Amino acid sequence: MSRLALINEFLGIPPNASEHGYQIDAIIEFCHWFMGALFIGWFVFFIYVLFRYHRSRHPVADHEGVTSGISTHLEFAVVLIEAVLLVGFAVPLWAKRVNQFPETRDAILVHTVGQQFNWTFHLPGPDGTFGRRDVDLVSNSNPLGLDNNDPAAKDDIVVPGELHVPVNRSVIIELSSKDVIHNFCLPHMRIAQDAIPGSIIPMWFKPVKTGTYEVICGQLCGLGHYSMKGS
Ligand SMILES: [Cu+2]
Repeated sequence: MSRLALINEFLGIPPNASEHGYQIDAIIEFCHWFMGALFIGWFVFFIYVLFRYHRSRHPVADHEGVTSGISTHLEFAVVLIEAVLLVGFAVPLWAKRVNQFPETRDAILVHTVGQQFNWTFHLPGPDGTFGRRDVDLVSNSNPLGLDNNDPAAKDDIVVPGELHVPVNRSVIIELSSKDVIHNFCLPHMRIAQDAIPGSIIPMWFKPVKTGTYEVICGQLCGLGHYSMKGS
């Protein structure tokens, strides 16, 4: 087991199954080491202060306080490391995810729609063209309002709760919602994105390991939120 996998296990993060996931894991790992160092550092300092400034050694309070600038320097160093983490690592990684999409012709395109309380996936079928959808056609048996009179819709696949994609090929999801704000979250693929009614938001991932992985809703969206799961 690699070091990252070991740390994931320890933190309760499911194993990574996507191409970019190790980068996310590396940042999470670094943050935890950094927080661990801060925790131990402050704890040692706290214990030191308890003894160093004990009442028996300082019966009279000193109203001057600390005069050396060491604590200011220490705090500045912590702020600096956090700024480097955010600006140097987290923001560029995020920017890469949202700006550098794979070529559409090499990728699988899936329309994903959230609703209380499940996900529906719409795939274009062998013709590669999505059939027309119309809000007026939405019913219990036609959750996305697919227009069956449209020739492009004939071979379309609309499935609730279950998405099948090939391994080692990029998947582009175009995400939307029918009612409230949901969050399309694939923990094993290290991606999550809010699904906002009225917007179509693209996201992408590339699975590199075969298996059955959980799809969850990452946004508290109502009473049945807990059951808004798929695979
Ligand atoms: Cu939801």
